[in-house]
Amino acid sequence: MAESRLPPGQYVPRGLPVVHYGRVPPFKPASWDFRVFGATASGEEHGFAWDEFERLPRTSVTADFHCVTKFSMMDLRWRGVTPATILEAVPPAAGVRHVMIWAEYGYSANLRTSDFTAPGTLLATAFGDEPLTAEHGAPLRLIVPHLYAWKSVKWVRAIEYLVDDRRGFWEERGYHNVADPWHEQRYSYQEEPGEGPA
Ligand SMILES: Nc1nc2c(c(=O)[nH]1)N[C@H]1C(S)=C(S)[C@@H](COP(=O)(O)O)O[C@H]1N2
Ligand SMILES: [Mo]
Repeated sequence: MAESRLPPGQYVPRGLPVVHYGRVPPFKPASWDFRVFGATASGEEHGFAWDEFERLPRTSVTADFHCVTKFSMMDLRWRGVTPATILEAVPPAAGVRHVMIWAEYGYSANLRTSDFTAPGTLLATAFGDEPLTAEHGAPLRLIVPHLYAWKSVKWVRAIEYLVDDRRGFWEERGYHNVADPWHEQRYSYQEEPGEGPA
């Protein structure tokens, strides 16, 4: 059964790998904020302090997770805030079609708004029944189960609304702008017209 759920070229390892570029940032609740900026409907940036973010409603998602280095993890359960909650709290301008997710230390990943609002995409604060651990992205990470996992940004600090698409950290370094594992969209040379920024 699990096999039919495995995208092409992927395998399921033992254990739960930890994968990231650079260091694990410390979480300091007093100075932590979550910013929404760029093409907002009001033209203003909006910031959430940690206690404000904690008051947003929670949802659970169970989903598989596919890393471009070819491991997949099945049936991971996350709890967190839906992108719809953020888009409602801070509406984007009419022309917004993409978002950039920003993490600590400048890591970023771009997404189409359709991927950001897809069922399963979640701003997670908990894994299973426990708060996220530092190495898995505490206090806040994005989960985009239907795209390669570099889009599932750990240590999220901001979302930028984009009218025109821009490449994030790995998308600038040769990885596919869309990153659909079912179509093995691993590398930027595979991009078809319209899949990358103009
Ligand atoms: N901020 C940040 N988020 C990141 C990364 C990173 O380097 N920095 N790596 C990505 C990659 S390539 C993968 S496979 C997943 C791994 O998540 P995990 O360590 O929780 O298994 O995190 C993603 N999110
Ligand atoms: Mo990855």
